[in-house]
Formats: sequence, structure tokens, C-alpha cells
Amino acid sequence: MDRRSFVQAGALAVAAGWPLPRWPRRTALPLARPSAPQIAWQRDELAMFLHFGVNTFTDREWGDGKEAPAIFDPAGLDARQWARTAKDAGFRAMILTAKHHDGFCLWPSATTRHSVASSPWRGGAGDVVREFVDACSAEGLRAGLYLSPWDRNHPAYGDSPAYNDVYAAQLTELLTRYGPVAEVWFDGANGEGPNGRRQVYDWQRVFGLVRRLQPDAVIFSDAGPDVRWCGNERGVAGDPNWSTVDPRVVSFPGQSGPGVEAALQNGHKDGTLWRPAEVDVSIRPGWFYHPAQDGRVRTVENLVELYFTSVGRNSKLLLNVPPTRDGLIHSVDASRLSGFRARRAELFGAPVKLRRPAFRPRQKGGAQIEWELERPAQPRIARLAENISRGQRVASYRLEGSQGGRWQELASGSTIGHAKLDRLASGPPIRRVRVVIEEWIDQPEPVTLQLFEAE
Ligand code: FUL
Repeated sequence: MDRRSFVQAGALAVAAGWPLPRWPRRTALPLARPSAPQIAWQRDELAMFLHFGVNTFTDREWGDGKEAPAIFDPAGLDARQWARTAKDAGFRAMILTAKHHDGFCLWPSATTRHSVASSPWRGGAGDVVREFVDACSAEGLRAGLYLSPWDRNHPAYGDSPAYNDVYAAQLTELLTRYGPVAEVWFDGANGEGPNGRRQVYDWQRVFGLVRRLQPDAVIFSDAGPDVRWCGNERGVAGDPNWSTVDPRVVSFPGQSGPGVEAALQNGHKDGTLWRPAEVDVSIRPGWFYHPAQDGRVRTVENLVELYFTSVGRNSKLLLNVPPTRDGLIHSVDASRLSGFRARRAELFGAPVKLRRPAFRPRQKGGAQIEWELERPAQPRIARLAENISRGQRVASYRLEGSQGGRWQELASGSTIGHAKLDRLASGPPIRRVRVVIEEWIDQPEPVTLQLFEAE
């Protein structure tokens, strides 16, 4: 019997010291659990994506690989400004496009002359990747790198074995020269090579190389293996959002076909592997900086909305903030980010104090945990969390409040995972609150609840 066909109705064991009902494990498969790097990845909650390169100077989104390196000259480049901006806004990691589809390398690579070494920037002696990782470590941020497999410049692209060697060499440079890399980000783009040649990537080799050179890094792609794409670029994780997947459904980056989008969005309730979803979205309409989009930067309220639909849905927000031609984060973007931080502090700064948690199995199956509020309050947001180091278990829940008598529903949902944020229906002040777990997929584990009053 697999976990899908066995929805356990039983009791929920909560904080230590509470009676722990003994449920025999009746599932055939072990429950998937995260690795230590996957837990660290998820705890970051907020990461900043930086799309930067020749497109910044040509005003394009996808370069064709014919750009002259001479155009790359970000005179005022200051990676510390990127890192400070990220850190001040509460971000814990940054990911840089070391090479985008145009093939221009932001570090001096031995595999090509199409790089910063051929540009006028820092007299051809500069290394954006170096400045980026140094800035990350100076500000205590974890560094990640994006290396596009599609390369519209390299002459070997389309000659599969030859280009796979080039790509492996580039990855080796990035993963051996710059210290610890927390995340390696692979998109699945697989455009045509010269004369219509088709490049066949060797993903097993690529993933194996990352494992060998940076064993603590998580590998992101549509097909993980550690972190999966959330299936859209709108900033919205699926609901439900299982961190577990059936690896047979999306088996390589860039795969399309039936079931792929739903698998990326929702994961699989009965998935055998831990592969949580990452939400990548840009603060501007484009991934790269375009002056004409200075008036179209997301508002603070919109960023808060993204927080609810990503972090608040058991995902991680990878928010793209592209540096300008000067090599700086634009002042409009920077002020939206500090507004985002200030608004989160207002919303989540002062949790309502909860006490005397009580666990009760329900007669009709399921379980509930009840808390007393230290004083009557009108919470507007709830944050639920499972201890994901023990897997993801809750499949359906209801949050209810009471003034002392009848219970009223405040919110309901499906998955919880690392974090689930719910906006609550307004009503009279409540004195008690309870989480009713109606469905879960394995032996219950603790869930925690925080309530916030600000709107
Ligand atoms: C995609 C790319 O084609 C876009 O340019 C961007 O880098 C996005 C994050 O990934 O695959």
C-alpha cells in the first residue's frame, strides 16, 4: 500500500511531553525527508536573483551571442551595494547569472574569450563572480550561481560531446575557484545550435560534478535533483504544494508534456523524493535591466503578495533584482525592497501570545491542537509550520477561533510544510484558537502556529 491510498486518520502528536499515540507505520514506502542542504535552502526563505551581463547593455532579454565584449563596462559596479541591499531587505542568499544564453562569461574563463577578460571593465582584469561571492561573504549571504547550458556564442554548442566538455569545464571553474556555493541554478533552455544542430546535454554528468565539487550545494532545475522550479514565473507556488515528487514525471530540465506543469506546481502527495519548489520571479517585467521599465517596478504591496504566494505556500522566493548598466541596483528597486522589509515587520513583528497547547484526537478521526490566547485578540494572519526535517505530513487542515463558545472557521487549507500563511476572516476578538488536522499522510508530527494582528 502506498501513501496515496492510505490516508491515516489518527492522532496528532505535538510538542514534546504530550502523549504520543503509537501508530504503527502502515505505509510501504518510507516518508521522504529533506537533506541538511535542502533544509538550509528553505530556511533562507528569501533569495535575490541578479540577471546581469551583455543584455544589460543591449537592452535585450536574450542575447544572440554576437555581442562585442567591448560593450560590457559597468563603470560603477559595486557588488557590496547588491549584497547590502539584499541583506537590509531580509534576504539571506543571492544568485548571479554567471553566464546567460548569450554565452558571455562574467568571470575570466579558460573555455572562451567571450568573457569579462575581453571587456574594457577593470581593464580586462575584472571578475564579477569573484566580486559577487566576496560581497556575499562580507554580508553573510549564501552565494549561488546560474550557468546557462544553452550557449549562443560557443562554437562547440551543438556538437554534443565537445560542448558538454566545455560546459563541465565552466562549471568546474565556478565550483572550484570561489569557495562555497550554496545553490547551482540550471534552466532547461536547449535552443538550436549552428546549422540547426541539436545539443544533447549530459545532465547526469553535470549533477554529478556539482555533487563532487560542492557536496553541500543544492541543485535547482525543473528536475531538481534537490530543488524544483515552481512551474511559472508569476511568483505563485501551487496550492497544495508538496515538497515531495515522483521523479519519473519530470526527469530532465526543460521537459514538457502532460502532467509536467502540475507536477512542478503541486509536487506529489505520494512522492518518494524530497524536492521542494522555488518561486523565481522578477521585480520588473524583464529579467534584465531595461531603463524603460524604471516605472514598472513591483510595488511594496505586490511584493508582500508574492511573499504570501511563495514563502507562505511552503516555497522560497527567489526575487530577481537586475543591476543597471552602472553595475548597481537601481534606487527605485532598492526603495521597494526596503519598503517590503518594513511592511513585513509591521505585519509579522508582534505575534499574539499563545499558551497551554492541548492535543486531542477527534472521535470521528483526525486530531486538533488548541491554544489559549494570552488576551483576546483579532488575528488577521496565521503562520502554520511543520517540522520538515521529519517530512511533510499534513494534507488538510482547518483553523478555528472561539470567544469561549462556538468555534468559527478562520481559515482552511491543504498542505503546510515549512510555512503556510493564511489571511484570516475578520470577526470579534477570540480567546481560543485550534488547528483541526483532517487529513495527513503519515504518522503525525508537531505543527506550530503563530498569529498576527496587523492587517
Ligand atoms: C529562463 C531564461 O530563459 C530567462 O531568460 C531567465 O533567465 C529565467 C530565470 O530562466 O529559462
